[in-house]
Amino acid sequence: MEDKAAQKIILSGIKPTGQLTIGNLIGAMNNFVKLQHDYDTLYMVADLHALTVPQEPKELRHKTLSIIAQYIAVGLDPEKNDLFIQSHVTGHTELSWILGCLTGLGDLSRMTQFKDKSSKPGANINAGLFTYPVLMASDILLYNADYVPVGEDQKQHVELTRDIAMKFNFRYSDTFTIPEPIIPKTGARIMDLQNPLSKMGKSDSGESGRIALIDDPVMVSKRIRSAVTDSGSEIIYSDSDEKAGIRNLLTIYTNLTDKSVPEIEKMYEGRGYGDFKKDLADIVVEKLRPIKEKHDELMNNKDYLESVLKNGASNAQKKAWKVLSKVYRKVGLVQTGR
Ligand code: ATP
Ligand code: LTN
Repeated sequence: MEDKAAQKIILSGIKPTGQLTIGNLIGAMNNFVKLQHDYDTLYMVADLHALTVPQEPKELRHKTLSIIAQYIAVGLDPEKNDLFIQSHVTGHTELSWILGCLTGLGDLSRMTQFKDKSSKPGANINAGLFTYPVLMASDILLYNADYVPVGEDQKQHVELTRDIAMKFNFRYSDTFTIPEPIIPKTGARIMDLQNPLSKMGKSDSGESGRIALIDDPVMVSKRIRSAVTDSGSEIIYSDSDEKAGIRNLLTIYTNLTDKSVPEIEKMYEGRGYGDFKKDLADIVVEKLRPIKEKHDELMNNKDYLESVLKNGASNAQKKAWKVLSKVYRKVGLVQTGR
């Protein structure tokens, strides 16, 4: 393997706002796993980002550890990746302050995620929800990441990160790498099973619209079999809104198997939605079974998880401090060495 120092840097994160879904797996985590072999990879749980919506403290702690366990369960090797919790590394929030002073209110108001989340009935529109993308920019720029594997919904935040980095570099001289998103060609936006025109979200979708990686297999099967489809019967991939349900199921199918969409269409020619959904339910159940087993085993070994987290945070902290001290110097903060 190439020398780590010469490798390009990858950073991504997931916030512990609920149980990880097959949307998170297909849109982001599958790429995390693929990229771990050839890059210097940092994957964190964005616990500070989760605080932008009210969280029950005990549950937040549990979900945060559970995501680390699921990172390992889907195949991220703690020896190859820095797996850590965002709040364990000082620098994320500090850099966020500095970058916030370079970010326009107008830019933040244009962010689709903010508009979506703040327009929900009864939404808690706090300052953190608004400045969320600045903290995300800090997560990325703090490590001078070259690439950021994310689902389609996060593309706009990575674009804002690029703008902020360019602004900083222009004002204070070259400091930050300009990061690029890595977005899967298919499966970058898995849709809600009950409402296939909106994204499957771990906190936004209702229970029957999403599938969690650690859901009970009977429940998983039931949810796939009762996914909303149209009144037709042909299993074909079409861009029309009417076919959104079947298109989403085909996308899930192709991403969890080695079969292309045309191959799947051919396999189900002349067969109905029932057969197709039953097979897909089995595929999803079998894909998730080992993930849930490994997750449950790891959650019973908290000492091991803590050792992974200590190691991950310690590696990440060293990298973060190098960049942060450079930033402090460049913007004119007095340094006496700490
Ligand atoms: P929430 O519902 O609380 O906003 P979320 O499920 O959207 O959460 P995030 O923590 O925001 O999850 O996302 C983690 C990663 O998974 C991001 O890269 C995001 O783009 C990706 N992702 C989330 N949902 C989907 C989806 N339905 N399809 C594809 N990728 C997704
Ligand atoms: N904002 C992301 C989660 C996230 C993230 C990051 C993703 C927080 N920090 C850094 C990539 C890089 C989300 O809502 N999915």
